[in-house]
Amino acid sequence: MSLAAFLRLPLAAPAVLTAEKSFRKNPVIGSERLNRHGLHRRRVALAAAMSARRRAALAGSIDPAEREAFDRDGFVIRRNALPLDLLEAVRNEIATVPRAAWQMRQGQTVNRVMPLPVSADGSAVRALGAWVRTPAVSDLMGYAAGRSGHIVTSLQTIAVDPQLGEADPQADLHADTFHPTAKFWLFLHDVGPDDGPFSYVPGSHRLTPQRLEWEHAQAIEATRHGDRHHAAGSFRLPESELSTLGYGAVEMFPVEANTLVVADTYGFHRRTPSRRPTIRTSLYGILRRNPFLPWNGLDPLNLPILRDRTMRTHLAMEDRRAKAGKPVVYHSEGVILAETPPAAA
Ligand SMILES: O=C(O)CCC(=O)C(=O)O
Ligand SMILES: [Fe+2]
Repeated sequence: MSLAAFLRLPLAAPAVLTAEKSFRKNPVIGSERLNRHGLHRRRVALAAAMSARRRAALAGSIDPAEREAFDRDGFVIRRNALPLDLLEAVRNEIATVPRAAWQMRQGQTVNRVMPLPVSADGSAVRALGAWVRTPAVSDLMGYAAGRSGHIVTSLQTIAVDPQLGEADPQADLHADTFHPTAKFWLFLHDVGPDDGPFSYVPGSHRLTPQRLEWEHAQAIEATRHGDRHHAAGSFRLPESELSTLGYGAVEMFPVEANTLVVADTYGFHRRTPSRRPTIRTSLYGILRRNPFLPWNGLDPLNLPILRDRTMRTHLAMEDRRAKAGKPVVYHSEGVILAETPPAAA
């Protein structure tokens, strides 16, 4: 596809120049013919180039050692991330104070989210929102995402019971989408090797010629792919193909409590499968923006009246959809403790 042809496409299909990732949902993005002509390849390459420019503009505000680690690996691991008194207060609070929770079940895994309080209520959990907005967290997330902006933040509990269902789709090695994007986990308790830790393929955030060819080949087949997450634009990579893409092995990250993990989830990652029931609680954040706009920041969702409400508003919309009998991702679970086991919830 010529550059001119590519640049004309958004007139017919505006989604081409957005973060829309689903081959299945969007007939232009999923078009086999256009993808054979290089539509996906162009989107991936342009998003990567624009992300690199935005990262360069942010580089000066990132701790040099963390920047070096990120550039090399695609993730940063920061120990002792929260002040200890805040960590203790948050741990006590989540163990004793029930909160409104929403859940999604994926096979044997329950993914529970609890939005942070909207107004200053003196809680420790509320203070986490302010911590996420400190430059040491928000700038690093912006750098990892390739574009700074609003970080959708909540408490997250991952509760796995291998007896309760099919395999966890997040335990398959995957990239979340076609462009740089960031997630963070601030783990509130130790996560041992058998507790379902996060895993990542170091260096797989970089767009190499092999990766671009692989992306191109996947895009052509995507709508026919048997895995619905793959068809939805979150490409799965069999572990046996890591070496053909020039990558090393997947690395697992058991962590101590109070460790912050920030990753570009364009790189290949997964949740390590649990062989016994496990529960993992973290503060969790997502930063994903349109990769085709040249500027950092200037995110309307970061306005003070909106920023604490994004997760809540999203979940309220889910509740309305559920009430109307429409499909939802997250179901309301009422008011419960963060670490309630899935069977009891
Ligand atoms: O929870 C994890 O360790 C990783 C899950 C995942 O793939 C994601 O949140 O994108
Ligand atoms: Fe993921």
